[in-house]
Amino acid sequence: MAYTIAEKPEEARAFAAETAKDEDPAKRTAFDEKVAAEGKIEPRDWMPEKYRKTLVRQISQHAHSEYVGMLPEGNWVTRAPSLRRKAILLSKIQDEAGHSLYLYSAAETLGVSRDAMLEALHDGRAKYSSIFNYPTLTWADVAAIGWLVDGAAIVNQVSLQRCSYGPYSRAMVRICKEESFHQRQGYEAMMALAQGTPEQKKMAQEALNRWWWPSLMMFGPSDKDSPNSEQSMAWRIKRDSNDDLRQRFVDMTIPQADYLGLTVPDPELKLNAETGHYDFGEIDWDEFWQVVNGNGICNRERLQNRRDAWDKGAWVREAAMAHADKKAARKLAAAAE
Ligand code: FAQ
Repeated sequence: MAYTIAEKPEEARAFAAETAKDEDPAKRTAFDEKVAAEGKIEPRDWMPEKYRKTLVRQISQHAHSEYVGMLPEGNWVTRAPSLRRKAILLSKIQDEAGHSLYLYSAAETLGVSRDAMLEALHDGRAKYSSIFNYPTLTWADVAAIGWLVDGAAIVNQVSLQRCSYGPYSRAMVRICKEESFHQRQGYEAMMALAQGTPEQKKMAQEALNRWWWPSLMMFGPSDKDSPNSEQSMAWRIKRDSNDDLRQRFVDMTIPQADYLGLTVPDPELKLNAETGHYDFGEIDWDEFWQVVNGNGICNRERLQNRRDAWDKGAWVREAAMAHADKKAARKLAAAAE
């Protein structure tokens, strides 16, 4: 983050040294002007090294989130309550795999390899969204993920469609279309439960209780504690602040909960007539940082699952490489004839 010297002298000097490393005033001006004019920065354009690194960090974490995000729902594929629900869930999970592939590809345009990104995930250096470290205890949790988690993801990603980096911004357009469908299917599944038997309605309420606060945490620390926001907003990587997006999500979701006849688990939640927004209670930031730092309920299980999938898939990667080598050799031989 671009701290001022007065605030944090060491960080400010380190940041200035890093950005100055490859500084070329003319290129820097052209970059700044393009960003200011809402132009898109493309992979072959000059960009400050810190801009590139920030994007690699955010896009790869986003890709990891989609990739790890398949696990909580995957837990319910064999137990979905009907064939229709199972087919929907399978295709949703498949979409999440696709999202992670678009995002890994977008990050690769910045000169980082997919293997390096996955290695960082597997050895715990790279983060992924805190939300996927919570368990899915009942079918209603799967419905709540579609409604709340995809709902929160859309609010964040609609904003990222206007990101200054072209490949990320374009990936967001496609992902948002698919996430909208995910959100609606989640809400519809939640409605079926909320309008079902008293036991089903209770399940829906309990899932809302479990997923509400973790969903609010998806938007990241509050603005005053977000070290990356200032610079990312200045470069138009992020277009809205963490708190603004969180507020947008709350305002959008409360009427949906009311319609379902469910109660959001926050005694301080109240429509503020002056601002027109909902005021809400304080997030448990201690829980948030515990989960981000690897100590949530499912962190270890999720990472182990991803590592195992990587190890078990080694033969597929080897076979694909051997096949590609054979094809290339055949092509070379044909060209030499
Ligand atoms: N979890 O300074 P900031 C989905 C980290 S996709 C874990 O505010 P920034 C689809 C942050 O990385 C969900 N870590 O950081 C789906 C940073 O650490 P670092 C994923 C978090 O980047 C649905 C530190 O805290 N979406 O759900 C979290 O400016 C259903 C300080 O934070 C995205 O990734 C967190 N919640 O803002 C799939 C969207 N929050 O790297 C399956 C793209 C913060 O400095 C089923 N990302 N941290 O060590 C973003 O918009 C931003 O990266 C934020 C964080 C807003 C998440």
